[in-house]
Amino acid sequence: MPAEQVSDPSSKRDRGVFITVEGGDGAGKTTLARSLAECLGRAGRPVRLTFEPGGTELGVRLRSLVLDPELEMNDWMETWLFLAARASHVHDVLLPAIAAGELIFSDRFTDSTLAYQGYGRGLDLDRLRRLNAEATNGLTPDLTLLLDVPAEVGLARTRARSSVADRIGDADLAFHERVNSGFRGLASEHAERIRLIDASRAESEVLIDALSIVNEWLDARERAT
Ligand code: Z5A
Repeated sequence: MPAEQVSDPSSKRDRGVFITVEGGDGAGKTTLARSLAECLGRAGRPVRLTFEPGGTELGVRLRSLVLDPELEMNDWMETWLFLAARASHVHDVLLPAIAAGELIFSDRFTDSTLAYQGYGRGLDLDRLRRLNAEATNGLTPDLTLLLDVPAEVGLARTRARSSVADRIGDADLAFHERVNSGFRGLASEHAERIRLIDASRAESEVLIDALSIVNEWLDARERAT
């Protein structure tokens, strides 16, 4: 398997910072990303929040197609839609923001494709890695916060919030368990980038852990530059 380019903070004095938040359905990614942005903003570190699939007009339209339970598509068609949304997100939002020196948090990115389409749907992981690399032009996150929660807990949270069906959230429990164990496997493979957080705890406890990981990473980067 090809090694990832690991972030070297010392080589990136003026470059922005790209952090992703990943995890299964209902892990609390959106909630955490918003709270982190608020805390960091108050501390003088403004954050740009973005998400996948979405983040651009094209991404938002592709999102409604790929999640639409009325539409039939095979697993590779589903993958291409996520990749097209990602290519647009990288080109129109992420690369310009990184070049402008911003601190960016993306709710989902390439690890979601490996976890959902690779481990969940069973598609070839090496091919997905190559396609991710093409869609992103080689962009990898500097740091990833992986929220780990048992699949049934995450699904109970999202179902308590809304009963609206979507093609992926409505897959069976075994699918979501494969996705979660895929995410954990990715965390062991890329321990230098992906930090696992127990997200079955209260929101405030998850936030404290995440904030300390991010602040430590940002402080180390500042010391190195
Ligand atoms: N997908 C894919 O298959 N391949 C890809 O490459 C990409 C994505 C990029 C996106 O839909 C779907 O696309 C997703 C993966 C797939 N699967 N599905 N379905 P989405 O963006 O709508 O779904 P999501 O990313 O899973 O978001 P979510 O369901 O909203 O989950 P979340 O962002 O992790 O959770 P949340 O919105 O912050 O919280 C959910 C509820 O739990 C909410 O009521 C919170 O108040 C509550 N919550 C949050 N944290 C806690 C804690 N700590 N305790 C208790 N309750 C909590």
